[in-house]
Amino acid sequence: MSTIQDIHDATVKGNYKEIMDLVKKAVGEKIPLESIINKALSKAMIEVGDKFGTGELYMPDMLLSAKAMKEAMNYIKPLLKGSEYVAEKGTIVIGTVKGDLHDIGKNLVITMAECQGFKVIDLGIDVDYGTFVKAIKEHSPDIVAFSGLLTTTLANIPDHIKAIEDADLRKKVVLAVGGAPVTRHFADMYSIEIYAPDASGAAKEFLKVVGKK
Ligand code: B12
Repeated sequence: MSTIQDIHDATVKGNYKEIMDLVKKAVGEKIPLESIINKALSKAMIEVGDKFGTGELYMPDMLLSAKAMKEAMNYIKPLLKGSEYVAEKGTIVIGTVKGDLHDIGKNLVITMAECQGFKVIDLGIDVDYGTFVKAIKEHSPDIVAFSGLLTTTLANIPDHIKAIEDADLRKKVVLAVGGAPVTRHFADMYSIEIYAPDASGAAKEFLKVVGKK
């Protein structure tokens, strides 16, 4: 079996103790970092999400897989710095919307965006309206991204946008939204430019904004 497959399987199984050695092995075998991320780690997380959806895996399994991916990325990220793959492409401010504590998906989006060369300012979870506004003023991002997993708190999106409009910042940024219950239709309702159903899709859309793809 290939090392890529081993990393994939270890991620699906949430084997966070084994993952570091496997990633080191892959790097030693000169497997491109991009392949480790896309063909092993991200692919595995998509599979984990699907298995969770069908009831084959439970929440603790998913948390272990996320931990495994995080461990692997902790090793990979410093190696990515300065490589061709990550010439700085733009800045993204991202946060989970007010009232929502979910961050696994947001963190995956961050990882994928960073791997594509974006500087990402992570505002964390349960982010207040004013915190987004303050971060836009401070960091002048190209993109402001909202993550939301709860239908109840996604209802706060219009208020997030209004706060940005009231600060006269709406025209200065491209907005993005995502999270399990979010759809393209939802994004369109609030004239949010970017929607993607997953982290790789998000990174692809972010690249389009800065004209790199
Ligand atoms: C893990 C989990 C939790 C964990 C969160 C841990 C953490 N650190 O995030 C804990 C246990 C804390 C939790 C709490 C709660 N949860 Co919860 N949780 C989940 C669960 C099982 C998985 C979510 C997840 O991580 N998915 C995996 C990631 C990889 O997927 P994702 O988040 O969708 O992200 C991907 C895409 O959506 C996209 N994406 C994400 N963000 C963004 C942003 C942008 C800009 C873009 C472009 C794309 C993008 O890319 C990501 C990667 O591919 C879901 C079930 C589900 N099917 O979603 C319920 C779920 C979201 N939770 C739910 C509920 C109800 C709750 C609680 C209210 C439970 C309670 N009664 O206390 C609390 C809410 C607390 C709060 N105020 O937020 C409901 C929400 C129902 C709804 N539609 O509103 C769900 C759907 C479960 C269910 N079927 O009832 N939860």
